[in-house]
Amino acid sequence: MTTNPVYPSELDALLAISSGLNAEGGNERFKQIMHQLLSDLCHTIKKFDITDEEFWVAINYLNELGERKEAALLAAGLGLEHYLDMRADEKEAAAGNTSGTPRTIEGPLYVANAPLSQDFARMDDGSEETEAMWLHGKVTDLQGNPVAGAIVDIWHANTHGCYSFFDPSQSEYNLRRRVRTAADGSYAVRSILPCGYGCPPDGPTQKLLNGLGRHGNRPAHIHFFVSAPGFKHLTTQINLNGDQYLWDDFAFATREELIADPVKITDDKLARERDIHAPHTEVSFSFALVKAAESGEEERVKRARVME
Ligand code: MBD
Ligand code: FE
Repeated sequence: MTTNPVYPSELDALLAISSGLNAEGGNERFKQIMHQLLSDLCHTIKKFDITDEEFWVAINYLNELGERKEAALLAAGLGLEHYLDMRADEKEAAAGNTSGTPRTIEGPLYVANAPLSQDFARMDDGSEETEAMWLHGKVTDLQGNPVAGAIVDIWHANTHGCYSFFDPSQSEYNLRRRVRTAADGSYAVRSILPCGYGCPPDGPTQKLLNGLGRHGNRPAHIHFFVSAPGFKHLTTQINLNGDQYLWDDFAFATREELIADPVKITDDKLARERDIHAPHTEVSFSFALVKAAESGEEERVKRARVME
């Protein structure tokens, strides 16, 4: 490559030309971002005197990540998805809006268009004989007024920490439901008590975490999208208190305000009313939604999702 005198060094010329800075077409913002990323990468290669062998291990790792479809899992594990939350929180705080149920990451395991029902749903297919969970609460506005007709989209893992669709041994939409809230803003589901998640032990995400001396576990949790016309979409999760990983989540999603205390129900009458007929665990959690200022805020962030 010939060096161009307008660039202070051969590397500067390489980075500028490879990022298309002097090319006609393409997207200006994309060029600037690629230029920064390539520059940071080259400086890292130089700083650590990265060997050719190390470089090709890293390139091959990208292929492994894609082959196993774990890029979004790694983004969660490296704290990058949580960093997006930190930035969204910071922007809201700067605008003076800090109220409502806090957000936390969506994670990589959502499947769109789960069965929708009114007021109540049973989420599990009955295939796992394990402790039932009665999960219920209300959707309100910031003044505590009920939000009727809100959609509470819920997904969680089974007792092995696995999610339907990604775990082909489970039935379609097992442990995934959408419930439309009642006139008093309430929702209720019957499901099974989930266990915490662990990254696939033979996958590229866990391989990288091993190199960092980190584990790939999440505490038992339940995911929610909560939406209603006129309100900001909420992406959040709750953690079940008492889990060993509660404050050691590899994906950094735990928040003080999002911890629910599971309550053991041994009252036969209550169990019968719920058609459970056995001791079970009750989890209550309510959501306070913030009014939307712009219509775009009512929708979840655009992202490639299964079945969407
Ligand atoms: C999960 O269940 C999850 O919620 C996240 C964020 C990452 C991996 C598995
Ligand atoms: Fe999850």
